[in-house]
Parts: sequence; structure tokens; C-alpha cells
Amino acid sequence: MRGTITFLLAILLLNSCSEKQKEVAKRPNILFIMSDDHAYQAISAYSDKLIETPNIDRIADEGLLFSNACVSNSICAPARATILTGKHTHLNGKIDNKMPFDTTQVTFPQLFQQAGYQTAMFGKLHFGNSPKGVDEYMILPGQGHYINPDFITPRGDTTITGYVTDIITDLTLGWLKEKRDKEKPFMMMYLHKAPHRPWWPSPDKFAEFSKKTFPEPESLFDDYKNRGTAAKTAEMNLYNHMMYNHDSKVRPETIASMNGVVPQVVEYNNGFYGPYDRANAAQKAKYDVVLDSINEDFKNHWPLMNAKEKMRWKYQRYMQDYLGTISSVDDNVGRVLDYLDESGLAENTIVVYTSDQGFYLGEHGWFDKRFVYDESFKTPLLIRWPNEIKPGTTNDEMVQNLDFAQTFLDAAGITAPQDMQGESLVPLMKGDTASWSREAVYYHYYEYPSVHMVKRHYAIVTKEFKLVHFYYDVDEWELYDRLKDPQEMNNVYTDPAYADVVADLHVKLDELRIHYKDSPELDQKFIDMYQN
Ligand code: SGN
Ligand code: CA
Repeated sequence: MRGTITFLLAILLLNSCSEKQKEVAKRPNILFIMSDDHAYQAISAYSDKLIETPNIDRIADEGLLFSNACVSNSICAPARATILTGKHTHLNGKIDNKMPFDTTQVTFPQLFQQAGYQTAMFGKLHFGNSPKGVDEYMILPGQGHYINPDFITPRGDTTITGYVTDIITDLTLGWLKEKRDKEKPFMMMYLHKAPHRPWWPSPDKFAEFSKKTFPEPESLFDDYKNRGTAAKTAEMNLYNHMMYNHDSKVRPETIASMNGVVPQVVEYNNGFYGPYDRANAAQKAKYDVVLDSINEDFKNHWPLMNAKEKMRWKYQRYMQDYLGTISSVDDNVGRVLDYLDESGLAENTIVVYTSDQGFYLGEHGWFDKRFVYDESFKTPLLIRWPNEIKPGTTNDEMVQNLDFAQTFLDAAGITAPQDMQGESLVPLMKGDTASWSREAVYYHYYEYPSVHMVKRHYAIVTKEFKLVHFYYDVDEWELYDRLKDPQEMNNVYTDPAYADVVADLHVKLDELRIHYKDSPELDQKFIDMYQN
């Protein structure tokens, strides 16, 4: 009798074990792909005016595209800290690129690791040098380098010869092919440095894209009329602030040979010619072919150009380089998607493509980000999850990078900590739009005074409106009608026709600040910390 019971118990145990194993085996893999400063305007699934990105588009074609995805603080390290912690930057403390990140905080990769996932991170993190919760990592120190990049690894630092986008992909594929534990699901963070400034393409893309001409945005020559002080005083205008040398790839020698006609102070930047200086002789030889023709063109034409023509020249150079770097990202994303297909991993892998924030591609005459105005506030978000997401769907809800951690945890069946501030997007991904009740998101940007001089501001954004408060050395409010004025050219805050909207949004903004635990006291605390 006892023998029979033991036998039955053993069978039961075996069964439950294998059930558990099946459950575990079913948990989806997560492949989180993020680029640095990739504007949605430069993804053909969003707009095909500038570039075709067939590989990134595949994720949307076979999955879901969020058309109103946005960030909570449009700058690099703060956005990354929000993604990792699921908290606004005023709570996770990484309010700007300079403030240190408190590494005792819980980040979502740690929760995946604890839940039995194999975890890895390759590419640009932008803060700290030993990310927590990842079994394997190779990350760029700080901003990292385009050419022959250095990497921080658990085994010490190393330098790899080649172009950064290809290398980060090689590392990612190498791990998937050789290091993956087939008994465990994985959570992989595949993080590109491109297309971050100074926008250095690979030699091939440099040659290809430097021959192209791109359409100009309507607001390239924006005069910032009907906007507040912040737009007028920001230092990110192509004509005034983009550097011929550092950005447009005009050689220091070319500028020096032009007898002082090229403005030196603003545009020359002390002869810094970063990525090229890192290249070896063979790499330089390839770049030189293209640089020669850019420099010839500059030398012959620039002295004859008027201000508008100079702006246009800079815009074309900017787009040629920026989009050249994107084209490499797209090719490399294609390599990874192909591998997922070949290996059979695609079926049970959630693939996410996003950027740490958006970017201005000449809209309002600007480059860079930081503002809550759409091009930098919104960010690309494309998600593929076979059998769960209906292919080719689009969603326009106000979703935010704040939601990523809880979304991934939810998809993997891991309980999210109570103090995370986002919401899981899994219901939206599965087409359950009825249960989604959020109408507005909260935004808060801090890094001022600093590079590009974008004033501190916080905002509430709904599908229809955007109410913004600029503060610190001004006290100005702006309201934009997102549906009637999608280019955000007219601040209608004092327009009597919008009085009710303004009153309503003020109340809602106050509520949001309380809901997310932000306050005037915290605003002041961060100002004091910044000044000390
Ligand atoms: C560098 C860039 C800036 C950029 C910041 C922050 N200048 O300082 O244009 O805004 O990084 O970018 S550069 O001369 O070094 O290219 S972020 O993505 O890291 O937030
Ligand atoms: Ca960035």
C-alpha cells in the first residue's frame, strides 16, 4: 500500500514538475531594441518622406505601431532610468544627464533575472558601468564612440575595431547563438548608439547618403512667432548652432584655409573632429573619399551662399549623415529579425523597437530634443508578439516609456512592484482597448541651464491638447491644439476660445502632479541640487 502511495505521489510530482516546466517554457522572450535619438519621422512605418526602413517596419507589419507613444523627460539618461525603474525622473532621481543614478533602486532586468530569465545587455546604457540584473553585458562608456568603440564588460574594458552599429549587433547575435541557455527564456536589451550626434555613418552609408537630397520640413525657417521665450532662446537652430566642423563634417583645415570667413566661435568648436580621429588608416581612407567632396563643395559654394542657402546646405548635410546612420540600424535590425526566424525563436519572442526619445529633423529649424513639442516628446514604439498581437495594427493611445517595465513584467507573468508608476500595455497589445482609461500623460524636463539651453518645463498632454509651464527664469504657459495645429506653431493659451480648455487642463495638471508625486517643493529641490 505504502509503496503504491509513494509511486502515485511520485507520478503526481513528476506531472506537476513537467507542467511547471511547460509553463516556464511558454514564458515569452523579450528582445528590447532601442536606438539613441531615433525620430519617428525617420521610420517609414511612421512616415516615408525621408527614408525607407523595411526591417524596422516589419515589426509593425507583423505587430503593432503606437502613434502617440511618448517619453516623460525627453533626454537620454533620464529616459533610460525611467524605462528601467518604471518611475518618473523626479522619483528615480535621474532628472538630467548629469545627476547620478542611485543604483540601489530596483530595475526591471533584476526582476526578470530573479524570475529565472537569462538576461543580457549590449550597447549604450549611458550611466553607471555595471548594470544590475544582467547576466552578461558589454556597454559603451557614457556616450560611446561610433568608430572602434570601447566597451565595459564584466571581464574588464575592451576595444573592438569596426563600426558601432554592426558591432553591437554582432555581440547581440553572438550571445543569442552561443551563450543562450535553451532551458530559460531570455530578456535581451539591444541598445544602439546611432543615430546620436555627431551622426557618423559607416563609410558605405556615408558614400551612399551624401549623394541624396531630402525634402525640407515646412517649419525649417520658423521664426518662433506665437511661441514663448523658451522656443526663441533655445540653442539648437541649424543655422545658428549646428557646427560646420563637428556636425557638418567640414575639415578643420578647410575652415582654416578660408581666411576667417567661416564663423569660428560658435561653429568651429576648437577643432574637435571626434569620430574621424579614432579611425585607423584604412577606415580614414574610405571616409576621405566622401569628405574630400563635401569639403570641396563647402569651399567653393559656402562663400557665395546667403543665410537661407546656408541653412539649407546644413539641413541636407544633417539629413545625409543622420539618415545614413539609421540605414545601418535598419540593416542590423534585419539581421537580428532574420536570426529569430531561422532559429525558430520568433514565435515566442516579443520584439520591441523604440528610441530613448524623439528628435527634431529640422522642424522649427531645430536639431536635438528636450522640448515637449511633438518631434522630441513622441518616440517610436513598434511591438511584435506572434499569436498575441494582430499583425498590422495601430494604436493612438497616450502610452509612455514609463509603461515599459510593467508591460514587459506583465507579459512575462512577473509581479511588478507596487511603486512603479506606469501601466501595462499588454491589454492594448492584445486589442483590449476598452479597459484602457488613461487620458493624459505627465512630462517634466529639467536640464537647464545647460547645452542647448532649453528651459525647464512640465506639461500635461492629451490626444487633443498640450498645456505647458516653463519656469526657473521665466513663468510662462503655453497651450497647443494638437488636432488643429499639429505643427505646434500657435500658442493659444490666452485665446478666449480656449478658456475652458485651459481651466480644465490646469485642474488636471495639478491632479497629475499629485498622482505622480511631483510638487513645487521637488521642483525647488532639484533647482537647489543643480546649483550646488
Ligand atoms: C552631447 C551632444 C548634445 C546632446 C547631448 C545629450 N553634443 O552633449 O547635442 O544634446 O549630448 O544627448 S555633442 O557635441 O557631444 O555631440 S543625450 O542623448 O545623451 O541626452
Ligand atoms: Ca538620446
